[in-house]
Amino acid sequence: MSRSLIVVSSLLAGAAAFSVAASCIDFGYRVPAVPDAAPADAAPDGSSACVEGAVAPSTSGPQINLITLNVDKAVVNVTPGTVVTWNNTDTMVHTVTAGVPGAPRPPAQGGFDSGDIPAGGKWAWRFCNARNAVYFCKTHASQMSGYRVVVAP
Ligand SMILES: [Cu+2]
Repeated sequence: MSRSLIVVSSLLAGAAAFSVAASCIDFGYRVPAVPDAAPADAAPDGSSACVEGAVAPSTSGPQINLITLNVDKAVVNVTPGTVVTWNNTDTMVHTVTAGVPGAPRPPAQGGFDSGDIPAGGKWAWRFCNARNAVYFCKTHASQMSGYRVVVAP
């Protein structure tokens, strides 16, 4: 009786070990060669009148086009207060999500996430805090990552 229990529990332990190992398989996410560099993304500090966050799309600030599995400007340099607008000119849904695949940057750490931007849709964000804001697309994480908005005075 106790021997068969040991056999069963050994089998269960083996299955558990296998499933843990399977969950650690590297699916090949491309880690950008230039990750968040100093100064790191920072939470809004409330020290200026600029309010960082999602705003109505603008035609006056920098425009970044979401194209087939890419963006047309991988790095955009802006000054604090600038509204950056992403235009999805593609036929696929894309997102503009702060951080890197597998590690999106949360809002409390200066992160942002457009959610799904449909084909023909637009999304805009006002950048206030100086930083190197790395972002990726959640729906095409293995192809679309390592893009940056560099915010500096
Ligand atoms: Cu995408």
